[in-house]
Amino acid sequence: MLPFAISNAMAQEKKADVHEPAELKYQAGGSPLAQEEMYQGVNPKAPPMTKAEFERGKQIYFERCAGCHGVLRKGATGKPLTSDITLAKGTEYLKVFIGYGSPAGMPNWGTSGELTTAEVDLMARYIQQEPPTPPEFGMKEMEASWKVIVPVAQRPKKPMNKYNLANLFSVTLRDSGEVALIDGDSKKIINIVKTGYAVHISRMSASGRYLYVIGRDARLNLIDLWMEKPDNVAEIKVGLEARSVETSKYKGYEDKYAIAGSYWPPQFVIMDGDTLKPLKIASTRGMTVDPQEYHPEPRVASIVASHYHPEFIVTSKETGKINLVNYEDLKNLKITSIDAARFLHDGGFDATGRYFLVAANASNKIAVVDTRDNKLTALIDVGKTPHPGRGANFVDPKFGPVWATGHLGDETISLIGTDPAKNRDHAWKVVRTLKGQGGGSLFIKTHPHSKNLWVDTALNPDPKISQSIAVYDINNLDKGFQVLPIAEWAGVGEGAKRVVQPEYNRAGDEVWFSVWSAKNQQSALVIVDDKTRKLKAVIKDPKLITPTGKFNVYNTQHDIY
Ligand code: DHE
Repeated sequence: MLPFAISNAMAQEKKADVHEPAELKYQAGGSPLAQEEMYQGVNPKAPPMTKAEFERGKQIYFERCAGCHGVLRKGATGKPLTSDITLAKGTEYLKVFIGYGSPAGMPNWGTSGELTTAEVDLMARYIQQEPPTPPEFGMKEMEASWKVIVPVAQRPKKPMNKYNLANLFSVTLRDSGEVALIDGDSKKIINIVKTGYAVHISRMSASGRYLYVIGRDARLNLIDLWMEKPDNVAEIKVGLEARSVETSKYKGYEDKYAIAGSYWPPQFVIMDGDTLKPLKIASTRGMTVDPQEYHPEPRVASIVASHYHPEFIVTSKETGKINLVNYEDLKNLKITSIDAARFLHDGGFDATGRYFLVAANASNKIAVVDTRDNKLTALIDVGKTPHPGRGANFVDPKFGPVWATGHLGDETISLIGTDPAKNRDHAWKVVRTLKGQGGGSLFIKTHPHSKNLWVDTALNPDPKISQSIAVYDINNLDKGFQVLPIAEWAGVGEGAKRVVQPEYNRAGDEVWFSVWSAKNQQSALVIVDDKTRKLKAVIKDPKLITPTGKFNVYNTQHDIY
């Protein structure tokens, strides 16, 4: 349907270039902004472009380039491409750069066959034009998009189904814009619920009743798990492009508020938890932590809910700021702004729920915030391009409690000490570095009841590595890892079969993996017995289209990872 459907998964299956770092393809994912109307400014110094050429250039830019270079081309993890810079380089230079890529990390769009010679020429001319600006999205637009499908008064007063809701999984069906709700006990699909386009993550309300799902197109869906057949009860569009959603978890505010963060416009919105009525919008535009310069589009990355204060912890990618947003008084909004490091992405709490650890991915650092004392605790150097998901908490036999992250850019796994009270010497230091299967790791997971640490390598260019999982014995980390051929166990046909995002069930005795292939191929979920590391079940269904993230209700509700 939409050109944005040329998803990461599909793109990854086209002519894989083994020399291309995994993280580039990952960040060069398409943006729904490609569909937005934007004004074509005319700069007399730029090479001429027809309206049709400009539209095509804009579409390619938002599908391939905006993720790294930014919507307004001010630069993010990729270099700035504002017209003062690109006009000075000229068309011929830019054509070589786009066609062949650069050792600094620019993909070789031409020689890899992803763009034709004519498209390379078009893009060289397009990036010399003034960058078009997508529209803003304020209260008026949010209210116009807001729908309460089932009013609160008409919703169940108690659970109307017999499912063990604590063990329900919400599974992202990335390219079909849906989530599959799967009963973790019977492994049966309960419902396939329509959500936003290229749906991204699911989060739970504090009580475990409401499930929130955000799409890349910034559509937020609210699903009531108490219904006989859990389904949408409200929805809203919070912007034009988004990735994150969270709910209030502080005592007295359970299920009261939801928050969603947008990539465009760069802002977050606080809503009523049970209706999604938008209440308060705040912008993230402002100064970077270093150098202190204005940034016009700091995308909202991960958001978590504090257990110590009525606050949301909102990370701002391009400014490198972590904002503690107090939701006690929305009219007099108090925000504590903490300077961390640039290009904040994903992260999670330590085992106590007091410290939030988040990757500043392009700075190769993990930032630690003390959510009780509202201060930056540490900035820790780790491997290349950390990507923890929410990370993994366990007790290292030698160093005490640790939180771990894998990396997109190298094969290491960094274990960081998290216990300043009893293990002070090890706190906020990398106490151990494990060697994994390779780079391209996206997610790492364990569970308080488990002795296993699971590390995926979903974006590694070698299919043997991307289609399997490494598992470590937490009590014997020096022994190295065992490799399990998860994709082979799935028994699906041709495809990328990337093994992505381990997620535990409620009891902590099963680990679920997605085996992720393109939209027109078969994918599956593979469930492994945690104790024996043997195959327990495979869920295959034509409706399971491009499954990626999986969110167990209880573990998501209680920040267990
Ligand atoms: Fe994600 C979390 C952004 C591509 C699967 N992803 C996140 C978060 C952000 C983010 C900011 C943290 C949200 C939070 O905690 O509040 N992701 C981005 C991107 O900008 C990026 C790089 C490119 C894009 O175009 O979107 C991107 N992400 C992907 C994928 O290609 C993945 C692998 C497959 C998919 O479904 O799209 C993917 N991202 C995930 C998952 C999580 C996530 C499964 C949640 C992990 C968790 O355990 O909480």
